[in-house]
Amino acid sequence: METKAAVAFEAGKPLSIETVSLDGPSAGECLVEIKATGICHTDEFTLSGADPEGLFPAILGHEGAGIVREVGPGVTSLKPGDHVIPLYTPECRQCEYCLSGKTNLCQAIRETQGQGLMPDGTSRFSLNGEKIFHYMGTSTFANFTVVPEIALAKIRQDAPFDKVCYIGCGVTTGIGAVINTAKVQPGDNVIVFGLGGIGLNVIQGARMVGANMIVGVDTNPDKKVMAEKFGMTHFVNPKEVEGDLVPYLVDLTKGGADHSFECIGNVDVMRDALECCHKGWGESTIIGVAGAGQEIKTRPFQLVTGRVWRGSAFGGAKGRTDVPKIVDWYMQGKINIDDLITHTMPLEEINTAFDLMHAGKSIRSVVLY
Ligand code: NAD
Ligand code: DAO
Ligand code: ZN
Repeated sequence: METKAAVAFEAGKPLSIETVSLDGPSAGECLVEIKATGICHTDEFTLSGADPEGLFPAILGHEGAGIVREVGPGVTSLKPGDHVIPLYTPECRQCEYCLSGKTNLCQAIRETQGQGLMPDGTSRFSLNGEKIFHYMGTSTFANFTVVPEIALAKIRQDAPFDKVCYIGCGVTTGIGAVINTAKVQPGDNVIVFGLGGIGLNVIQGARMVGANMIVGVDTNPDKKVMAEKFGMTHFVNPKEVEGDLVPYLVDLTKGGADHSFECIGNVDVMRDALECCHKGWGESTIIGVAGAGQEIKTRPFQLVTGRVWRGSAFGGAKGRTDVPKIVDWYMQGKINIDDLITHTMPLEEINTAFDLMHAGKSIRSVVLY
């Protein structure tokens, strides 16, 4: 079949709207009609060329929601008509990782997904006979895409695609990092670095679990109002702090954060996020993805004296199990997604979403098909 898609032909160039060819689903795969997709900083990261795994030409997008239109041989858990959210972190429920009970990083299709291919080592997308790579196993910047069954979370039929698509990445990553990875406790003091699409969901998660102080740190003062709406109790603009930021934050939290979260992808901020944690027990969770070749550093004594450094991918969530529950939380009014979706547009205007992101003017832009 043919489908409309935004194609990334090369790093640093705008996406190009094309009609591409899409082969039907092979064994264990589903054809999904994407109804809506968010545009995340990670798409920008790959498009910019900073992603060490970035491949071109590719169809980016990993924050979608849609409807299963066709299933390949052997698919048992989904049928045409089911509503789904594609998962860039699949959940096969059979691999060593899935069965460990210690991680959400299913490895069943990791190798081919990282190569921009379906599990059989080929691509379903092409243009004029030339292969186009898949992206993160999802490629939601196409109106129709093919996704492995183990990378699709079945969701309730009454959930609005234009909102719950955001659960495919940002919402789950932020809230999940608080609940699943850091396990923030009621009364904890939390510091969140970066109040974008991820950081605001960390704030929302911290409020849900009953954190005490929720300090937001961002160089863009325009982020303050929205962050307060989501539960931030104190705002710090590093540009306005006299002297070093770390002692300022340690003073503000009377000894340091019980938990901090880095939601930017800046290795210098990652260091501050660790070092503003409470001596003896403070834990810092890295969510931001740093550019190719970058490294983090701190004095080892920071760890010797009890601070803990960890990371979180997709909020530690097991997608097929946890994503439908998060959709329920949204439908029950337990989490706010609507206010975070600041812009919507047709696929033809998807490059505007990247412009808004660069200008710091959007939280989430969503393409409606
Ligand atoms: P975003 O661009 O919406 O937000 C980043 C925020 O950081 C902005 O508000 C910006 O003003 C602020 N900022 C930039 N530099 C700063 C600095 N030096 N100090 C303080 N604030 C600063 O991005 P996002 O969509 O929220 O994504 C954040 C990061 O999370 C990205 O690196 C993205 O790739 C990553 N991410 C990780 C996962 C995961 O599973 N680990 C999932 C999705 C996204
Ligand atoms: O299993 O080795 C692996 C890779 C898992 C990929 C997890 C990606 C999370 C960070 C990227 C941000 C995605 C939006
Ligand atoms: Zn697995």
